[in-house]
This record gives sequence, C-alpha cells and structure tokens, in this order.
Amino acid sequence: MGTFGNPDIVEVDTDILIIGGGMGACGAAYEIMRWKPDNIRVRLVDKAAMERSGAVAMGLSAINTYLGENKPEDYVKMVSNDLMGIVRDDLIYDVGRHVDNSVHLFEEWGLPIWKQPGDEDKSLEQGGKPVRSGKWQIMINGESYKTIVAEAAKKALGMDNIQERVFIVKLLLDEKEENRVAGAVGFSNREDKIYVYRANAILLVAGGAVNVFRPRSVGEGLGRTWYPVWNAGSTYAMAAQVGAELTMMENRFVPARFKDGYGPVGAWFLLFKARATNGKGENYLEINKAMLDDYPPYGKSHVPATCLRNHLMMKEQKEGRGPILMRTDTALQALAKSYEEEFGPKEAKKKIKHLEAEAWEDFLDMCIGQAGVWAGENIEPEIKPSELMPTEPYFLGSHSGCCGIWVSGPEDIAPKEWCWGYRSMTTVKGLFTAADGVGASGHKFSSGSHAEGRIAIKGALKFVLDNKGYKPALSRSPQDLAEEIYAPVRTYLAHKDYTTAVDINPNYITPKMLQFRLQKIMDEYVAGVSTGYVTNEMMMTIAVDKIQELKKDSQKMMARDLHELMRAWENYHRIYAGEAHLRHMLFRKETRYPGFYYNMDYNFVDEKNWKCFVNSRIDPKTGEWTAFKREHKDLVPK
Ligand code: SFD
Ligand code: AMP
Repeated sequence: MGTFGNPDIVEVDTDILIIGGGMGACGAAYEIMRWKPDNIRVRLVDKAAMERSGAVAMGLSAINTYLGENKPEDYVKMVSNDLMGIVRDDLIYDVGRHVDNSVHLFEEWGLPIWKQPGDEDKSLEQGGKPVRSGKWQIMINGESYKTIVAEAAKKALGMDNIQERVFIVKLLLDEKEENRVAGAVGFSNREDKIYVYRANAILLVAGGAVNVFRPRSVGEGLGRTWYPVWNAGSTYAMAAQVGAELTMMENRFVPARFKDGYGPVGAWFLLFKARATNGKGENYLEINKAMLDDYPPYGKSHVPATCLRNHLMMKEQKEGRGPILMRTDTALQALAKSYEEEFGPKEAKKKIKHLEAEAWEDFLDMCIGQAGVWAGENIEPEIKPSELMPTEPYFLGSHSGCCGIWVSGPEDIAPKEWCWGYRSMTTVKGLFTAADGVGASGHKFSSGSHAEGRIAIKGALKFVLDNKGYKPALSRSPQDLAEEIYAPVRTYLAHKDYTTAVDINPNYITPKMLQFRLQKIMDEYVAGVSTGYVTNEMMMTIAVDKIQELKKDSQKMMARDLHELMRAWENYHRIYAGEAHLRHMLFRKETRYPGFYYNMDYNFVDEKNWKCFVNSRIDPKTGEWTAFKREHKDLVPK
C-alpha cells in the first residue's frame, strides 16, 4: 500500500486513452463502442466524477447548437462572424452537419427538451418542434443534463474501463519515434497511487482554462466563476508541452454575465427578449451603434460579434454611465401584458406564474449561485433589474471563444494544408483532441462538444487500427515520473517543521499563493479586469519575464494532501495556458477582439496583415516557444 510521500505505481496498457470525462469525452466513450473491435482496449480517466464533472456539472438550461431547419453553411457564417472572421470553416461545418444527432440521443436518453404547444409528445427526431430561444438555441430542463449524458457514456464503455478521481499531469512522447505520443501519467486524488499509461492513441479532452486571471470574485466570493473552476488549462498545457501546435491562443472569452453570481445572459436576451441598458436606461447598442463602423464586416451583420457587443457596453462603464442593467423587469412585464391581451386575466395569471418560474429555473438549472444572489439580495426579477458585468477572461474553444489546438480537418472539405491525416489529430502523431481542445472553431457548446468527441474518437480508432503493431516505449521511467509528480509532497514533508505557521515557510510556497501570483501578473499586465482589459507591448514583455520567474518559483510548490497536490499541478497547467495566451497576444499586432482585450499599441483590426491564424509551438526538447502565422481561407463564402 502506498503512503503519503511514497505512492504505489500502477502501470496500465491500453490502445486508446481518453483524458477527461466531460461532454467531448462522453461523446467519445459512447461512439467508440459502436465501432471498435472487441480486442481494442479503451480507458477513460477523469480527475473528477463524470456524473458531475466539467462545464455541464451544474446542468444547463439551453442547448446552444441545434441546427434543425438551418443549414451547416449558415452555421459556419454565424460562427465566423462572431469570432471576427478567423476560424476553420472545415471544422465548424463538420460539427454543424453532425451535431443534431447528439441532441437526438440526449432526448432519447431522457433529457427533457421544450416543445411547441401540441408537439409535447413528439421527439425532435419524430419532427417535434423545439422551443427555440434563438436561431441556433433550444430550451431544455437541464439540471440533470450531465448526469444523463454521463450515464450513457458509462453504460457504453463500462465502469471497468473508466477511472474517476485521477488527475493526468502530463503526456509522454515515444522514446524511439520523434513527435509521437506514447502515454500519459497521472495520480489519484484519493489514494497514494501514480498511474502510468501506455497508449497507441490519446484523446485529450480536459476542457478549457479558468482562474488563470484574477477573478472578480475575491475574498468571501472566491471560488465563484462563470466557467468551471476545475478546468485548469490541462488540455492546452499538456498538448503544448509535447510539441503540439496551438492556434489562436490569443483569443479569450469575456462573457457579459449577471454580476456576482455569473448567471448566463442568453436566455434573457433571446427567450425573454430583455434589453440591456446603461444606468440611465439607454440602450447602449443603439446609442453606440456608430462604433461598429470601425469593425466591418463583423460589426455590420444582423447580430454583431459577441466581443463587439461587449465593446459597446464597456464604453458606458468607462465613461461613468454604469451600472449596466439587464432589464428583467420590463421584459417580464411586457410578456405579462401580452398574455393578458391574448388570454384574458384569469388564464394570464397562470401563465405569468409559469413565466416567473421559468425565469428562476433558467438559473436553477445551470447557475444556482445566481438564484442565490437574487434570493440573498431580495431581487424579484419581474420587479427589479439585475446588474451585468464583463467577467475575467477565460480560455475555451467550444463556447464563444476559439483558442485551442490545431487539428486535422475532415477529408472531404478541408484543404490539404488543413488535413494531414486522421480527423482531429493534432500535429503530434497519435494525439487527438475535441471540444474545448480544438482551436479556431467555437460555438460548438455542449452539443457540438459531444458531437466533436464522437468525430474525434473515430479518427483515433482508425489510427489505432492502422498502427496495430505499434508498441509504445515511454521516454521516462515510472519511478522518475513518480518522483516528479510527488515533489510538492516531498517538499512539504521535508520542510514543514521549520515553521509554526504551516503556510509560511522560506522553503516552499502554497499552491494557493502561487495561483494568486499568476493571477496578479495576468490581471495587471495581460489585460485583465483591473486595467479594463487593456494592455500594450511593454506591459506584455514585462509579463513574459515575470512568468519565467514564477515558473522557477513554482518548483517550490508544496502539497499537504492529495487534494493540494492536484491544486499544485493545476497551477503548472494554468501557467502554460497563460503563457501561451500572452505570447500569442504579443505576436498579433492588432486588436482583433475589442471588448475581449485591447492592445493599445495596435488598437484596430488589420484585415490586410492579420486576417490569419496565429499558431505556436514549444520545442519539447528545449522548451522554446515559437509563434508564427498560418494563412486563413474562407471555404464558405461570407
Ligand atoms: O448558458 C481532467 N456551456 C453551454 N453549452 C450549451 O450548449 N448551452 C448552454 O446554455 C451553455 N452555457 C454554459 C456552458 C458552460 C457553463 C460552465 C455554464 C453555462 C455556466 C458550454 C458547455 O458546457 C461546454 O461547451 C462543454 O461542456 C465543453 O466540453 P469539454 O468536453 O471540452 O469540457 P468539459 O465538459 O468541461 O469537460 C472537461 C473534463 O475534463 C476533466 N479534466 N481529467 C483528467 N485529468 C485532468 N488534468 C483534467 N482536467 C480536466 C474534467 O473533470 C471534465 O470531466 S451558457 O453560458 O451559454
Ligand atoms: P450566453 O448565455 O451569453 O452564453 O449565450 C447563450 C447563447 O445565446 C449563445 O449561443 C450566444 O451566442 C447567444 N447570445 C447571447 N446573447 C446574445 C445576444 N444579445 N444576441 C444574440 N445572441 C446572443
């Protein structure tokens, strides 16, 4: 039996390793069982419990990507416009043509999807018409969304092939073959055990990155963010460390959210038809409309890009016309009035009660904390508006952002420079990704992430079947890896008695303090909340130096228990994700995403010189970063 400080080492051989248990991983686990021969072994490893892990842990109230009557080409156009033109049309089109099937499965597995009156008993597949909040979004009763999707995945793969509460720390390259992934290593956050996996192919789907920037919630509110705190950039960091090419890591998502509880706004804008105003009650999208002229064509479309909507909102805040208010009150009152006119007072009363319940349910289904804020602050949404606030930045590739890893596209659509072999394979042989992991292809959301997990695992399976004779040879010994992983524990055990205050010690730093230091650098130099999302080249250059010092000091992180050991390793991942973001921002000499961040040395969009991908790579041998341009192409005419 392993002890704290001396873990057991367990070696596992598998053909395919799935890292993560979220939407992408659940799609993959379900899909692989439909195709794989019996002798192909698959192992899924999640740092948490799949039933409530990842971004959908709390549930959701809408599925944001369901094409239905829409065409994949139009989906590509929408995504491209929202992400300021630099996206991979091939990847988006591929998700668009497959995503509805995942939604049909969710319904078959028991997810309640709202239907139009008269269609309640018809499934989507049978032609039942969903309640659309927007052109692409449909409403659900989604508190148990993740539980339902995880159950199907677990049932398909079988619990014998799933490990929960194991945190993957790093990927391992093959000893004999350059640029080929051969395995991964992680540790249990419940038992003193290190797991060393040897695999022929790996699907890395460990979500996006949260808490790289100092969050708005500090002190008593700490721990509250919009995207899931437990997704710590593992996907980007682990891929980058083995030399996978990243793309568009300069992109970030700064969502406008209900203040303090981080409640999403989509249902309010789209379903309840609420308006957002400045503190004077003016519609900032109207009064600041002329600002969109600076950003053709992205500001000129029917729905301006998400970052530009922020851009218009931030002007009001900067010039002292805050707070920004979501007018839940006028929206619900207008709907109530229309019910009275249409149905008469008695029937309307019932409908209004139902409407108010739906307003609460929107948050109870996916962001319970926001309902808590309403209750705690005596906010009745039908009477009082709520404040909105742009959040701290997040890195993600599946929601309204597009940072991530550069992957091979679908053979039938991708131009040859975007298609180097197996679908969804990164530039490292045998390493695949999906969902938040894939760059330049946002707006997949929960459904598209599931669908993309399904697409990617088929690529991985084909790779394994074509490489049956391959025997992974790890470049490092299990003992050496165990030493490295447990170093924070050893540091703690060696020095803990030097002080009477356990978290203050000249020989070590706690993961929490190190995280604060990273967040401070990112916040103050890399366009976080405290500078109003503003930076410049000099500030970013200083940040690069500070990150190098931070990396050195991070070697002195300690861990008092297994949970803290996980916190330590999450920080290593966050540092790499943050550094990638910073280096990409420094490379791109323009402000492509006003409203997400501003590089004041180049505060404009430069279509001529910068309508291109920015990609980067770390040399795994030297650790050196290189950033470079890759040509962009529009496959779907815009
Ligand atoms: O309202 C390791 N999302 C929404 N999607 C929708 O369709 N509708 C909505 O309503 C959405 N909204 C929303 C959303 C998310 C959140 C947090 C809120 C509101 C509050 C987005 C989707 O949830 C998102 O696009 C997908 O979930 C992304 O899928 P994926 O697979 O890329 O990530 P994941 O589901 O978070 O899973 C990650 C998994 O990795 C594990 N993990 N395992 C082992 N080792 C490591 N080192 C690991 N690191 C992480 C995690 O435990 C997890 O299992 S709204 O705002 O628009
Ligand atoms: P959110 O709640 O902000 O995550 O958004 C959920 C969905 O609604 C996403 O598909 C967004 O792109 C979309 N959305 C949010 N706000 C707006 C808006 N003001 N106009 C159009 N679409 C929006």
